[in-house]
Amino acid sequence: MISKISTAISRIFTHKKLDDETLEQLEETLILGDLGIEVTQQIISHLKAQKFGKNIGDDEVRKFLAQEIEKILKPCEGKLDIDEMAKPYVIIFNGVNGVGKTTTIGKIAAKLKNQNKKILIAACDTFRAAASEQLAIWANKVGCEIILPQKEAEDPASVAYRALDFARKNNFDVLLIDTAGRLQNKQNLMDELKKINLVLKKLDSAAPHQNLLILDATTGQNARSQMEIFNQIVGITGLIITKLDGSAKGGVVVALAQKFQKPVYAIGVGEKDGDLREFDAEDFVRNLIY
Ligand SMILES: Nc1nc2c(ncn2[C@@H]2O[C@H](COP(=O)(O)OP(=O)(O)OP(=O)(O)O)[C@@H](O)[C@H]2O)c(=O)[nH]1
Ligand SMILES: [Mg+2]
Repeated sequence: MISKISTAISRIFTHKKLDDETLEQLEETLILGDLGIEVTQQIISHLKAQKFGKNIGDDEVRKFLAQEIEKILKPCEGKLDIDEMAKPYVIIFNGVNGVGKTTTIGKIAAKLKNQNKKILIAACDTFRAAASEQLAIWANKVGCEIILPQKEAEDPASVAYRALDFARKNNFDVLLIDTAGRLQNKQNLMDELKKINLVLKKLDSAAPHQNLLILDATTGQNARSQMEIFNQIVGITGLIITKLDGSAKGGVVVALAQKFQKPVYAIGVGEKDGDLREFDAEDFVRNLIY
């Protein structure tokens, strides 16, 4: 839907003045683009204050929007730096079903492995047998070790505990913890995430060092409730936005940046290990607006 922001702007601002009608149409376009009501109203009121009653072209509107959105996103450019003093540096990957948690772990493991880090992966998605297999394929491909459930449906917290214990005893630099996809309204599953966090703290009070939320760029406003609830339960420290290689533009990221101000550590642009990029506010905005 958001890919239409650019075309909508062309349609609205062809030989037109900035008046109530054009502003309303622009407002609707931004809301349809998932920017959310707060961000949309902020942008509209800034534009109105500067240009109301004046002639304005579509290029000028795009430029204005780009500047406004970049201001919101720029502070969220993040880098996932591994603290070398933390051995291991523990990262939990959280998110609803199918957003790309497991794939993103594979990509990050590959990247860190290239930096000569000693990586351990923990398969705490014990819900589906296929989940461990999928992660094991990644571990094999990347060439890193993996801790698997010992029996069917082993408590995910127990797998996490064994993994951290093993990582500490064997001098690993990084522990990447995969979790099962869960809808944010399933309280028992959300409690399970809390438990994983608690058992890790028994071994290392500083762990986990990151609780990442993986978000699918094709998700619209539901991403807000994902962010709110996962944040409440485990304290989200940063985001990774996946599937930005398709037609989805991820407009909701702007709404989240404004509301939560969490760093975006990476974006996923495909299914392969190399398809992970740093989040660049300027690029993101260009993709969104043009
Ligand atoms: N195009 C594209 N596909 C992606 C990206 N990231 C993940 N995928 C695909 O999305 C699908 C789901 O990815 P998974 O990594 O299994 O997602 P998950 O969050 O682990 O899923 P569950 O464990 O079932 O909750 C797979 O087909 C991935 O290949 C991305 O950045 N771009
Ligand atoms: Mg998975």
